[in-house]
Amino acid sequence: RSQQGFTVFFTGFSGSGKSTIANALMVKLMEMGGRPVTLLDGDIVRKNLSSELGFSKEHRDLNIRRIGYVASEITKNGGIAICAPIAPYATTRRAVREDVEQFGAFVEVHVATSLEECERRDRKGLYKLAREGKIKEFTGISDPYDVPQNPELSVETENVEVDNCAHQVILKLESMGLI
Ligand code: GGZ
Repeated sequence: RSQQGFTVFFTGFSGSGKSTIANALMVKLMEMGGRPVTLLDGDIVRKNLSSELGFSKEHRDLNIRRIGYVASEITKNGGIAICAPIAPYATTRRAVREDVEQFGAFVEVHVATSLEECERRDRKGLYKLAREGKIKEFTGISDPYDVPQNPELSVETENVEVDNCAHQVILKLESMGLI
């Protein structure tokens, strides 16, 4: 049973810390050895798998369904998939959960760093551009984000270090009997 594949699916605002936590988690899981770990990070997927897509609801949904398909294949083959897109729509997250759960566990992790904090950090300057109207349909500013209602875990990077967040995911995976 411990050889079952699974998917860890991070969701949260741009700049919430999804990628950094996902990377820290990947390192921890790789150090444990055993199953191969595949990271499907938001911007890497957008560059390699979804390069023709924009940020309309239709395009975001297509992007997330592609990520979900790859994650479900990895899960089916006994691997570990770590996904880190914004994934703003609850119905789309639900659809991906159903895809993955045919083959293994789906662990949804809400990176619940507040919009205020993400905008205050503005690591890439995108929130400023969104406020100025230079980027349209920006999640949290001019586009919706459905807050997860029943994630397996919720973490945040305002008061908690990234490594601690990744450790909380590890503890959750242990409590679920996945590692
Ligand atoms: C949200 C956008 C947008 C708009 C460009 N809205 O901080 P980043 O830069 O690296 O993360 C964001 C990334 C979001 O891509 P995802 O594939 O994760 O989104 S979704 O799950 O909704 O498909 C941000 C950048 O792309 N970006 N324009 N309008 N984020």
